[in-house]
Amino acid sequence: MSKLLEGKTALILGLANKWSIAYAIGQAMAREGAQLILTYQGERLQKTVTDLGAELGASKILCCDVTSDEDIARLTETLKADSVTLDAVVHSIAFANKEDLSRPFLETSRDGYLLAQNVSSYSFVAVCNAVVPLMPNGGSIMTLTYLGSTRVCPNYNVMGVAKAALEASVRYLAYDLGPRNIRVNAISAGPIKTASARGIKDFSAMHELVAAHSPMKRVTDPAEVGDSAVFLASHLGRGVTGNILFVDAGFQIMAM
Ligand code: NAD
Ligand code: IMJ
Repeated sequence: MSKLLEGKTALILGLANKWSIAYAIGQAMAREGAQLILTYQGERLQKTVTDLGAELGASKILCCDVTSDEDIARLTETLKADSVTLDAVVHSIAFANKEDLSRPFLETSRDGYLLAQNVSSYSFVAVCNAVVPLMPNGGSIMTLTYLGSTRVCPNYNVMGVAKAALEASVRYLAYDLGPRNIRVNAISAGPIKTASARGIKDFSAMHELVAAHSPMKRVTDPAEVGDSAVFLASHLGRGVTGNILFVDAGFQIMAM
């Protein structure tokens, strides 16, 4: 059977380790024949991401802290200089202060609020703007979101507000980029035990609650998120833009 992403190049931002959702997406995209370009946040992650990138057969591994306009501009320039054309871009990045994910939301500081918005929401707008010149043939851009954007998930707090802004950004970006045949979507994944989830207060209890109450009576496998990302990046997803695609074993449809 032919591969779904043969001949396509995908840029993936947000791979930190083998538990990262970005890694599962990279595995699925590489399996389907995509050429991968990876970025990592900073020097601390260089070795791990270089090793995992080698496993995935990535052609380039670049440093990009998304809070830095210079880093984002350098990413575009580096890829332009190498005449890279992108067909798919995956933004799999979020950050908030740990204390803002355990104290009452009411007590969120201005700095904490702005940090979460900057890293987890604004960066998606900045990345989209930076990659558009590299997508002359159209393509597919996607980000990762979570149900806490529209429902109250205890402790998700300031991240929920950032994800609400991220999802609204998906819709406005889909409108702006539609005429260029660039689609913009989000995958809303169910809870997955990644580095960003471990150590979160009561995370295991929430994980178990989802397994007990979701229609499929189980949690989300990161490989399922990878396969949905392949769909969005492929010709099969050509009619889908501005959408939030739930990959969560059905949990979001439940009231009780
Ligand atoms: P992760 O910790 O593996 O990934 C988060 C990534 O964000 C890391 O690679 C980190 O380096 C990167 N990052 C943070 N600040 C950055 C910065 N300033 N510049 C560049 N990169 C930066 O955890 P994950 O669970 O794979 O998270 C990936 C995405 O999936 C996030 O947007 C998260 O909100 C979303 N998500 C996670 C879950 C879950 O349960 N794990 C569920 C739904 C959505
Ligand atoms: C995170 C916090 C509270 C509840 C949570 C989560 N639930 C889930 C997550 C129920 C599924 C994981 N998630 C969807 C995230 O987007 C996590 C973002 C995140 C995690 C950390 C932990 C370490 C840190 N800062 C963080 N910033 C963002 O210092």
